[in-house]
Amino acid sequence: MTSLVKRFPANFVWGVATAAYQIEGAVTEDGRGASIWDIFSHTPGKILHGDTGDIACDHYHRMPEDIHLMSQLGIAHYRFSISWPRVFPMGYGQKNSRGLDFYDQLIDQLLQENIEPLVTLYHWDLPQGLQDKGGWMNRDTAFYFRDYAEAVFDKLGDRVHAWITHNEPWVTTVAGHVQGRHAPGLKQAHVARKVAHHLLLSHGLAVEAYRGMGKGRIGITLNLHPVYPASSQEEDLRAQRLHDAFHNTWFLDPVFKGTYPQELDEILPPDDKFIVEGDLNLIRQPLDFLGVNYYAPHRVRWNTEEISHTSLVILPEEPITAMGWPVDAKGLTDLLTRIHHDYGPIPIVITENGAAYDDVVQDGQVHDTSRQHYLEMHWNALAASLDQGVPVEGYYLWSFLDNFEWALGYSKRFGIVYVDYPTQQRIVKDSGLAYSRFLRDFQEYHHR
Ligand code: IFM
Repeated sequence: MTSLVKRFPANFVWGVATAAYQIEGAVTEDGRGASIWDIFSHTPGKILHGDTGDIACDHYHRMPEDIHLMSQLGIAHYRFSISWPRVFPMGYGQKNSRGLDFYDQLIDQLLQENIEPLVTLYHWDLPQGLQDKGGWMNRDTAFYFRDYAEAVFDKLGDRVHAWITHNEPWVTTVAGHVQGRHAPGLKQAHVARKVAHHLLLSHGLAVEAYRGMGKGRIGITLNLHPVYPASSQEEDLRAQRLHDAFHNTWFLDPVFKGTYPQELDEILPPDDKFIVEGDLNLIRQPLDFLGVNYYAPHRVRWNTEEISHTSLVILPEEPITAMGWPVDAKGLTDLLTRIHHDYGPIPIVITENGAAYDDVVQDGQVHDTSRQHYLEMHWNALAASLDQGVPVEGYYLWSFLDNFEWALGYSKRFGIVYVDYPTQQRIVKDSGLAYSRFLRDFQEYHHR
């Protein structure tokens, strides 16, 4: 490991990530309103085994111990998200100061333990009160998001100096409004472009508000994939082009260039009725960093039965995680060099990377060697990206704790800390111990 730590600059940021609905529980406490995920997870048939986020990791009540464990592992940076319906129970109107108090205490706790916060404003838990008004299909939601962001900046901005507006707006758009496998559970491809645009508009409005209020750094997190064709046949090359537009440039282009990719018109009927003059300028405001969530590459073949006209191909020899996602660390280097080439110069932060495996507890330990390998390969791939001149500044491992994996409930474990849900006991997995050793080596090498 010592040879690996040398390949990162001394100011490289190493952390862990979580999200509110996936860990907090306490869904009716201290004035929190319902989110679309409360409604969706309580709708029969939507979540595997009928799981919900009602209790999750009970982090809302166990926050000080969880943060202390983080600090014991030598983790000095933490990315978490704020639950909008804790702050505005309806999404708009009356603010709930008790909801903000939880985050106020969380930040104080982090700072006491010498952990630097990176705060995501939206990780999918839209207040149901806004969904009742049309959710992200309604332009007003973007402006309510700005109001919410301002309230959060105002309360926490004295101690939080790094912000993310949205986590993976592609997932909100497609999984939530086209495929229906995420809240709000709609299957309406014709609204996808509008939803994406309103999400991006809300990002722009929040960035603009922050520039007037705060002096820290702000960015957006996108889930991105390098896209490879399954063969060199003409139609698979076309699949590669369209898939890239659907998964990557649909969000990268407006954020960095103020345009939508033309290839999108080959997938979703052209529609710009919802774009108001000035929107794209708001959306492409300069950012301080781009957050990248990377898990796996996409190898694609032409398939007109799919909305993207493409389907994913897994090679028989490829190792896969419990999610069925191929393990390919070189994909991370390919992705980062491409982003740097096409959209740079923009500092990049890996805001999520990690893997689900079917962990078992043996004599009070979890020997998750597959996850450990996955992580080490990706840290090497990150070092290779730095060698190639990509300005990567940080890495947040997904996830600190096992948690509610959305439609798959608690069946998939991404944590470096195992959560025994019936007792809420935490067990640091071998991967967590390995990350801790890696972080100590890094500290020793760079700051001795
Ligand atoms: O758990 C999710 C997270 O909420 C967003 N990015 C991907 C993770 C694993 O699926």
